[in-house]
Amino acid sequence: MSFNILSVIGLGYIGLPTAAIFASRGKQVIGVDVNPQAVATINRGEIHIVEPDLDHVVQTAVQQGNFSARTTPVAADAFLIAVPTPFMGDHQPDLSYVKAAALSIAPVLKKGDLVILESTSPVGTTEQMADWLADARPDLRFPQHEAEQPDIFIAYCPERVLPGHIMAELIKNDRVIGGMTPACSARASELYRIFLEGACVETNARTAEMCKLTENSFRDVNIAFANELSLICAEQQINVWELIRLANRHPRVNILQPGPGVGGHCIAVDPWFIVAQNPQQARLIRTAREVNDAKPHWVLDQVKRTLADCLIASGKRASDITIACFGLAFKPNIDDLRESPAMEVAQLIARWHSGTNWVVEPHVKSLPQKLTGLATLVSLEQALAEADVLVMLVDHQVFRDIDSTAIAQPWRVDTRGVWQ
Ligand code: SAJ
Repeated sequence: MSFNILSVIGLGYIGLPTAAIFASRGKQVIGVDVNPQAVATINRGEIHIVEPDLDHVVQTAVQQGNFSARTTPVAADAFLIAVPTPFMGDHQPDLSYVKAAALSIAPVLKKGDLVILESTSPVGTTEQMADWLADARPDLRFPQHEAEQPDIFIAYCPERVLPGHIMAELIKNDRVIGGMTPACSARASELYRIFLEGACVETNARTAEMCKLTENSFRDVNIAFANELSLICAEQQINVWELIRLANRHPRVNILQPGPGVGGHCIAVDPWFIVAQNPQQARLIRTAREVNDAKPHWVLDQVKRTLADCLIASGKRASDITIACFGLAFKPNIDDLRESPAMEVAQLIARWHSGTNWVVEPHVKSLPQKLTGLATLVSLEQALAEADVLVMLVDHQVFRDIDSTAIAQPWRVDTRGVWQ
């Protein structure tokens, strides 16, 4: 059976690009989102998120009549669910969006449909979703009851695209296809082959769920290793950047880079799903999270020490000192400030420091609300010319391009190794 109409539930950073790419391949795509403003924006051919190359794909798809958005689901041949799965205060996953999405499509499901969960999810979520759907539609046979010939095929197929490169990675990355049964995997692979240039690698749903969590936990643990090294090296008066460069010349060592902490919407969240389900076993994964989450506070301590040295050397009072933070984004060369450790450090400094607080962030036009009244957005030139203490938080290329030998201030905290 071919897929004529596709429906993507959740039009955020993953759902919208996925919907647009299917539409660009000539499929009829109906996007569904609970946010009426996002729906209206998309139906005008515009986008409500920041991602390179996405705008013209959406615009073309809408103009050609292949893609439209709405707030409630209608019948389709395949449904892809790409809604958020945040965690709650106690680091327990919040599956309420997945449940709401599943229940919203249940009334329009028909025999032969495929339902794919793409949201990052704890192990067992796909089976749970299948149970919610089966409860809502007792008239249909689901894969948990009828493996070979179900009425509804269900699979877990996680996204693994890098923000900033989503449009290319969606097409080129290999895709893990976790069907609830082999028949479900085969059907899901058939769907992704519409646009995928990478391989469809088939497995079961639980393994695919764990695979997504494993990928981001692997990165988190490796970044935590680098961050822990930076603490140790500060104690031992060793340049951590040089140390890592040297160690990485070993043919089987590849250490990542320390920073002010770990941000973004995935790496700082997903490991907690493993910890929540396996509190006894996941000791290393939990510790990595704690190491990375503690890093902004360690950076604040470094700034406090540097300011103290500056006060002794200059004879000034703290209230006369200007501290400039370089960068707010959650990683280099992007304008995404959400879940950013640089933002956290800038806030910690601005709340503590009684003098003047400046921020240099060439990728934004104004400071976010969290820093309003606490700090001032200034130009790179002004900060370099007038600030007393410099704090490097994000290694944007524009900062890397500064000739560090020309920087006059000796009072610097460099969390990214830009001024080493
Ligand atoms: N970071 C470091 N040091 C490093 C690398 C990264 O401190 O050496 C920091 C970054 O500055 C940032 C955070 O880690 O604050 C995360 O950045 P990232 O570039 O590692 O990852 P994301 O969050 O942009 O995207 C990740 C990717 N996962 C992996 O590389 C395993 C992406 O492929 C996933 O699709 C995405 O999470 C997701 O949606 O899950």
